[in-house]
Amino acid sequence: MFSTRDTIVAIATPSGRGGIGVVRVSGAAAGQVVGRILQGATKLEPRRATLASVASANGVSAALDRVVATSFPGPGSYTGEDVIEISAHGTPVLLHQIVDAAVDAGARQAEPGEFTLRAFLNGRMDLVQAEAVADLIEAVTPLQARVAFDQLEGTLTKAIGEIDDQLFDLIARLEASVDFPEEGYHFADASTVEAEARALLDKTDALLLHAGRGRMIREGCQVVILGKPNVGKSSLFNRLLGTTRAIVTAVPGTTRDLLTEVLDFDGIPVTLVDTAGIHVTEDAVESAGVERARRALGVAAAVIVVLDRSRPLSDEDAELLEFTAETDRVIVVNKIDLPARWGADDLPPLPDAPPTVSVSLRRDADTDQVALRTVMAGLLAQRDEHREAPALSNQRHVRLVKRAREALARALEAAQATAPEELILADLQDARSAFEEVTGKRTADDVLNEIFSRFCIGK
Ligand SMILES: Nc1nc2c(ncn2[C@@H]2O[C@H](COP(=O)(O)OP(=O)(O)OP(=O)(O)O)[C@@H](O)[C@H]2O)c(=O)[nH]1
Ligand SMILES: [Mg+2]
Repeated sequence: MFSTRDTIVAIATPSGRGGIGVVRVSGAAAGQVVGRILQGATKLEPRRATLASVASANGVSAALDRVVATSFPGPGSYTGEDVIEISAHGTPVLLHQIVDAAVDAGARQAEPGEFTLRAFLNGRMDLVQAEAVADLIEAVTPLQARVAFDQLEGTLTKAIGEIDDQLFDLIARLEASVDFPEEGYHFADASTVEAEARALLDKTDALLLHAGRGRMIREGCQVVILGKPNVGKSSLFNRLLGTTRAIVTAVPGTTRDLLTEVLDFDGIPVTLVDTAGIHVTEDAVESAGVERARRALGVAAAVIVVLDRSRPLSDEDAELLEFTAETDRVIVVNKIDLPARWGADDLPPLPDAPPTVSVSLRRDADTDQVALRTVMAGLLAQRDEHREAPALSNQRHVRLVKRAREALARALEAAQATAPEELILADLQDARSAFEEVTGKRTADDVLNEIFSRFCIGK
C-alpha cells in the first residue's frame, strides 16, 4: 500500500465544467505546499475563506486563477490531518494545472478514496461510515441517500457498538471464571450466560431483519417482464417507464433481445427488463431471445407475468405460470378493452396467490397506472415491512453480521448444554471479531484496499 504520511492532492469535485471546482490538499505539509502556490495570501486563518491567486510552484508563470482558499487544521478536519481546500473556477484544465502546481510544490496525487481512508486511519470515522461516504456519493434515489447518510451518522455503528459492549462484558466475566476456578465462585453462571447469549442473538436478528430490503435499496433489484408473444410486455415496460423505449407492434415476436432500463420505484432503483415472448420457435434469433428471457429469471428479484385476456389461455401461459412459481411475482391481465376470452376461474390453481391486476395498456387510464404502481410497490416492499430505513444495506456487513449470528447461536447452544466455559468463550469471541470487522476495528489490509479502491479520486 502507498504511504499514508505524504501530503496528497486531488480534484474533489466531479469531472466536467462547473461554476466552481475544488482542489483538496491533505497532510502535514499542506500549509507549505499551498503556501508555495498561493499569491497574495501569506497566512490562511483556520476555517476562514481567503481570496488569493494561484500560480505554479516556481512562481515564474503568471497567475492561473483567482481562488478562495480555506484551511481546516487537523485533527478536526475531514481527514484528521491539515486540510486546505482551494475553490477555483470549475474548468478541468485549470483544476489539473492547480493539482500539477501542488505536486511540483511537494504533494502527491491522491489515490482513489485516499482522503476517506485517512479519515478512517485517523479515527475520524469507522469503516461503516467510510463505506457510507462512497454510498452517499453513488446514491441515485433519495432513499439510497438517506440510508447511506444514516450510516454515515453512525446508526449502524451505534447498534453494533451496543452489542459489542455487552459481548465484551460477558466475555470478560467468563474469562474471569476460567482464570480463577479455585475461587469456587463463578463470575457468570450458566443460566446468566444463556440469558445474555439469547439477548445478544435477538439483537443481532433484529439487525438482520430488514437487511434484505436494505440491500435492495442499496443495490437495486431486477424485475423481469415475461409473457408469450404479443401479450403487451413492451407496452407495459413503456408504461412503467413513462417513455416509449421499447418497440410495440402488432407482430408477435417484435422484441428479440432483453431491454433494460432503471427506474426509481419508491426509492428502490429497479432495473426493469423487457423480454422476448416465451414460446416454441424455429427462428434461431428469436429462440436465442427466448432463452435469454428464461435466464433473466434466474437473477430477478421479481417477475411480472403478462397474460392476454383477449386470446384464449394457451399451454405457453400455463407453462409460464408454472416455471415462475418459485419467484415473487405479479400477474398483469392485459387487453381488458377487448372482449374477454377467459375468466379468473380458467387459470390453473396458483398456490402462492400472486397479486393480480387487470388493465388495458392500449388506453391511457390513470386507474390502470395506479393499480400497476400499487401492485409493484407491494411486490418490492416485502409484505409487513415497516417504512423505517434499514440499518444494514451493504453485502459485506450482512455477511459478517450473519457470521456473528451463527457464532452467537453456537454459544447459546453450548450454554444450554452447560458446556465448559472455554467453548462458549471461543464462540463469543468469534462473534465479536465478526462485528469488529464490520466497523473496521479489526480489518486486514486487503479488505481496506478492496473497499477504498471503489471510491473515485478526490474522495
Ligand atoms: N387492444 C389492446 N391492444 C393492446 C393492449 N396492450 C397492447 N396491445 C397491442 O398488442 C400488440 C403487442 O404489444 P406489445 O407491447 O408489442 O407486446 P409484446 O408482448 O411486447 O410482444 P412481443 O415483443 O412481440 O412478444 C400491439 O399491437 C399493442 O398495441 C391493450 O391493452 N389492448
Ligand atoms: Mg415486446
